[in-house]
This record gives sequence, C-alpha cells and structure tokens, in this order.
Amino acid sequence: MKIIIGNKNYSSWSLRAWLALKATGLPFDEVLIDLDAPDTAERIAAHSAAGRVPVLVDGDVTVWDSLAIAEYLAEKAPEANLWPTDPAARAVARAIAAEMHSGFGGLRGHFPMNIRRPPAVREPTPAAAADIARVREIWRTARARFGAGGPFLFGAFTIADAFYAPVVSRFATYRIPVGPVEAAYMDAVMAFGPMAEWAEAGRAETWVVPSDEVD
Ligand SMILES: N[C@@H](CCC(=O)N[C@@H](CS)C(=O)NCC(=O)O)C(=O)O
Repeated sequence: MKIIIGNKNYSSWSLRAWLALKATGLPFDEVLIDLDAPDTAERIAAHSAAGRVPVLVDGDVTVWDSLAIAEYLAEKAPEANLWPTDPAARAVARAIAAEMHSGFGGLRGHFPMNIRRPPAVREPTPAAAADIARVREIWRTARARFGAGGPFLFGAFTIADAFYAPVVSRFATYRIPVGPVEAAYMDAVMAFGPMAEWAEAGRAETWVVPSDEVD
C-alpha cells in the first residue's frame, strides 16, 4: 500500500489516516506532498481527482478521504481491531469519529495543527471554546464507559483515537486547559509510538504554511 499525505507538521487529515494505517501493522510506502508549493495541486491530482490528501493506494484500489481510508483499512485488516469489537462501543466510536470528521470547525479554524510551534496559550473564540467543551466531554465519557481495557478512548487504540489525535496535538500546542482524565488521555496519545514518530518528523520539517501559523 501507499499513502499520500501532506506536511506532517500541519496536515491533520493526513495524520488520522496515517495513524490508522500504522495501527494495522501492515507495511506501506508514503509520499509526502508539501501543501503550500506551486505544484501542490498538480501533485495531488496525480493521485486523486478529489484534490485532497490523504489518499490511500492499494494495488488498483484508490481511496480518498480519511474516514473512507480508515473504514477500508478496518476491513482489510480485521485482526487489528481498528474499531472496538463490542457493538455498542463500536457504534459510539463511529459516532464520535463521524462527529470529528464533519464538525468542530470553530476549533479547527482557530487552532491549526502546528506540531513544532512552541506550546503557548492562545485564547479560544466562543465557537472554539464550545468545541473544546464538547471534545472534553467526548473524551471523559468514552474513557468512563469504554476505556477500562487500556489508556485510549475504547481501551486499545482505535480509529476514534486516530481521529482525535490532531486535537490532542492542538490542545497541547495551544495549552488548552483540561482536567485529569483528558490530560491522561492526551499523554497516552502523545506517547503512542506512531504518534511520537509522526510528531518527531513534523518537528523536523522546515516548510512554512503561513495561514497555519497563528500567534
Ligand atoms: N475530508 C477530507 C479533508 C482532506 C483535506 O482537506 N486535506 C487537506 C490537507 S489537510 C488538503 O488536501 N488540502 C489540499 C491543498 O491544500 O491544496 C479528509 O478527511 O480526507
């Protein structure tokens, strides 16, 4: 398999799909496209007419969109349990991944993922504050209801964690205040091997995307 991704420092959608792919344990190649270069659109178009990364290529199958990629990987590697095995937990995991996929514009817009930015407080807008409260509620609820088997939302690492990993990074970067349950969850995500690997690579990048650099 081959995954086409954006800059590791900035591309939150790429991170989601890449983490899910890593969690399968399957080998893959990656192609990184700088998202702020003159030839960005042309390079992405060579892989997907949708014009967005991430894109997964598996032989003659091309899948675009991070959620579709995650679902494809869950089917391809059932032994990896990318979704929780319990049906009730799986339903909630899908719901919160979908909620992240289709929402949280206030948070996303005001707090761009920027892994190498030195952590410093940035005050939220009202929309971002509402999104932060909802994310914290999601994390606390999942940990309390389903998290007994491990440090992640549903115990073991699942697609739900992959989808919230960029938010974990943002909360750390912009020093969003959280409670002890959320802080422990954030520590677990940041310590997850593939997340640490991605973050290290992101910090080493030198591309600058001005629109994602905020005070
Ligand atoms: N809903 C899509 C969103 C993908 C997306 O917006 N990707 C951004 C990068 S994070 C992109 O490809 N931008 C293209 C560009 O900047 O030219 C997904 O989940 O994959």
